[in-house]
Amino acid sequence: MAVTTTPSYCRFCHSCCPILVDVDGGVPVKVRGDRDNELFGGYTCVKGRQLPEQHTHPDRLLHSQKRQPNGTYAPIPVEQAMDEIAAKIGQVLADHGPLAVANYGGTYGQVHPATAPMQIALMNAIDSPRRFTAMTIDQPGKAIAKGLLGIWLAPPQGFDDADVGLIIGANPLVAVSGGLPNVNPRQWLKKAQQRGYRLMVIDPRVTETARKADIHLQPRPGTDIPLVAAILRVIIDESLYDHDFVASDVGGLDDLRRAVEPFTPEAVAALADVDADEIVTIARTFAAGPRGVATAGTGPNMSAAAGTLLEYLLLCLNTICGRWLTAGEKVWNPGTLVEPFPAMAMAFPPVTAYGFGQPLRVRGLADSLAGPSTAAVADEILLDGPERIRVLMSCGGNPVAAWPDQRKVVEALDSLEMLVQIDPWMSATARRADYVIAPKLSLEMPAMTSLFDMLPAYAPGFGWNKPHAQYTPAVVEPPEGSDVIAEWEFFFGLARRLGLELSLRPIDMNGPTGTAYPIDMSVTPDEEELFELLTAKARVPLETVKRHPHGAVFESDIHVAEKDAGWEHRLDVGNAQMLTDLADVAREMTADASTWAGADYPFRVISRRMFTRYNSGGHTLDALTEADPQNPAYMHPDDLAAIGVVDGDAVEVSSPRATVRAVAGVDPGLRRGLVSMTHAWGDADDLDDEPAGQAGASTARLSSVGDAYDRYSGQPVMSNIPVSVRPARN
Ligand SMILES: Nc1nc2c(c(=O)[nH]1)N[C@H]1C(S)=C(S)[C@@H](COP(=O)(O)OP(=O)(O)OC[C@H]3O[C@@H](n4cnc5c(=O)[nH]c(N)nc54)[C@H](O)[C@@H]3O)O[C@H]1N2
Ligand SMILES: Nc1nc2c(c(=O)[nH]1)N[C@H]1C(S)=C(S)[C@@H](COP(=O)(O)OP(=O)(O)OC[C@H]3O[C@@H](n4cnc5c(=O)[nH]c(N)nc54)[C@H](O)[C@@H]3O)O[C@H]1N2
Ligand code: SF4
Ligand SMILES: [Mo]
Repeated sequence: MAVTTTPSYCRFCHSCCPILVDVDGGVPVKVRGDRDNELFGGYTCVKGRQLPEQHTHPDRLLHSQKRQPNGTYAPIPVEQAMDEIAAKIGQVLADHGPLAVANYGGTYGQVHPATAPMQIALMNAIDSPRRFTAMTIDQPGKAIAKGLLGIWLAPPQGFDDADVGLIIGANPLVAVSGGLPNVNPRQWLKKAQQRGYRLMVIDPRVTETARKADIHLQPRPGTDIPLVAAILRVIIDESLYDHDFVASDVGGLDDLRRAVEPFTPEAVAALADVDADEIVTIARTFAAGPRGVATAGTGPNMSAAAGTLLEYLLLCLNTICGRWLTAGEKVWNPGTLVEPFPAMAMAFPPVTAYGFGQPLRVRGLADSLAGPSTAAVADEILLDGPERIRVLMSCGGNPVAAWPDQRKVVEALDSLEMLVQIDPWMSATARRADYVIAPKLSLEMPAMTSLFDMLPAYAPGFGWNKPHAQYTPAVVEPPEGSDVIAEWEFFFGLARRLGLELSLRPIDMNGPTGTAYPIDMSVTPDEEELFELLTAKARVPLETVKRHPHGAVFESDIHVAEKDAGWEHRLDVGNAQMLTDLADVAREMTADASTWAGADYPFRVISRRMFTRYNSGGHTLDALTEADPQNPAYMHPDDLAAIGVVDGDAVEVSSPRATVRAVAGVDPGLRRGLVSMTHAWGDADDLDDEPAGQAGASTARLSSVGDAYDRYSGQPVMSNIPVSVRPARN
């Protein structure tokens, strides 16, 4: 049969690279980059090129599964699964009320643009605030800090006219995430550096990105808050900040200056074990700009139990250096399939950013601008009482592999009345679920890039460098004889069975405040009509986007408007709570390295990402597992020698919480005293009996949710965990 080729876009990660899919006899056989898309220029990565294998893999679930009394799984028609799940939810709601029913949206909850909106509509209809996402175990400080600073009603400066970039603990050349545009970042960086762009990276490891940087600072992990405070101190002291912007739109500079006083470059250099002059150089280079933003990634957000303070100080840095678009400037990416960014040169005043809504029963937490704490879900399941979570619906995430404190998570999931996992494989979480719902995969569903329009508003240094948009039809039908369902259709099906009325909101920048429109519950909605509803406020109509099957850049002539007359509000760089927290950091600052490396746990495990995996995604695909069969514990060669281990040896990595096994890897570019491992590998069922390193363990087992955590988001320390490392015993 003839091979046909259809343009689409990749949904293995959030970058949405335009692709061409070869289909033979209804089966996807090959994916390659689409050179007809100018912005991406044919870029794809090794993960995206495995989409055909992902769709046709023998391990893929083609039927939903129900756990049997003996612990095995048997196929169940999805309609029957929905009947049973809805009946159970109905009963739990009647007996215990809405707090007993929780949902979790993970990484792949974003693959289809209607999934998250439908999931939220269902939670709205049952009136449950128990809506958890991966955001609170990622970089939740970003959303919360924005609320504390106040929101500049125009985007931060963009990528293409940046003179400098400061990336703290992110590795966009591998992660294709924050710091560089999510568009062929290697090529973008090369061109930018040719025109004079200067990249600065702060990372304890010589990462792929650090290797390309003009300046690389290699500090101890967990010292980013003092480092940013020192950078701020230099900039304020040397009067290098943007005086005009600060005079017109910023408040609290004097308080900020007083708060950063203890963070002299010398004191911080001793703490972080770097050169004080380099801190000063970074401060001066960043301030000189004149354009370009500072961005933090997951590393520093997970390394110090204070992601909110870190992100707040970074916003302060971008703010006093005037790195927001001002009146008259062109909005580089106003969004396409969403309502455009407001684009006014004025500050919306700070809002309540945490501690509101339904209180959680642990650690004094409640809701926040990043949502309620996912790290608290296990406690909320295990703690008895009328507010206990009894049902969890998890979509596109993998709690067992990715949530911190794996042992507690496993205990909690096993004590639920019902765990529903939507997953194309029997993942670590699926293997503990009562029902595993088999979803359609990306190439079997239409999609549009609407959700990714939000990235420039998420934080400075995120998103595409241009207003790109793409719509794709379904490229193939699901495999013959399969019984798979789109995630949104599953949530709709539950709602219908529960007799609920759902309302959907067009995707806009106003989040939960926008108007929601009721949908007809008598029939399953037409997918295209859902898309129309979701894009009702779009700057570029969906129809227009559809006329560009290879995706396109939809430039706008939106320029930032002047501030409203008489508008008095300012961005607040002197938030009292944040500066009190900073004073605590100053008090704890000690330059004594011997207290840094404890005797029992002399090393620290830090996080990293692997090019051939997407969190726990990709572990079944041959090309990816062949390229990276293990999750190595990378260490400096001198550290390996000191513990009597060579490359490839099996080791045990123990934190106060647990032990994982791994294979030693050599990384001469890593700071001494560190173990660099990626997350979300392996399973929970104890690998301790398996030959060391065979499956590759999850670092989630090493962390603990209750010891050190961000007070506002609840995010525990997930990187920079004290450990010991020794040769494995078998
Ligand atoms: N290939 C691939 N791409 C991915 C993912 C994946 O799993 N694989 N995951 C996706 C997801 S969910 C996300 S959120 C993004 C994340 O994207 P990034 O935030 O860029 O993630 P990482 O590549 O892990 O980079 C974190 C860096 O922080 C450094 N680090 C660790 N501790 C510290 C510290 O205390 N201070 C400093 N300054 N640095 C530190 C690490 O050495 C590492 O280089 O990536 C996305 N992209
Ligand atoms: N120690 C440590 N822990 C971490 C991190 C770290 O750096 N270090 N990173 C954190 C971060 S940034 C994040 S975002 C979280 C991620 O946390 P999660 O989102 O909970 O974890 P993932 O592994 O991304 O889960 C993806 C799941 O979706 C399934 N899946 C794949 N394709 C599809 C699909 O098309 N449809 C559906 N429905 N499911 C699909 C996969 O099989 C997998 O089970 O982990 C966090 N945990
Ligand atoms: S970076 Fe790779 S996985 Fe992500 S969208 Fe592009 S091709 Fe797909
Ligand atoms: Mo993430």
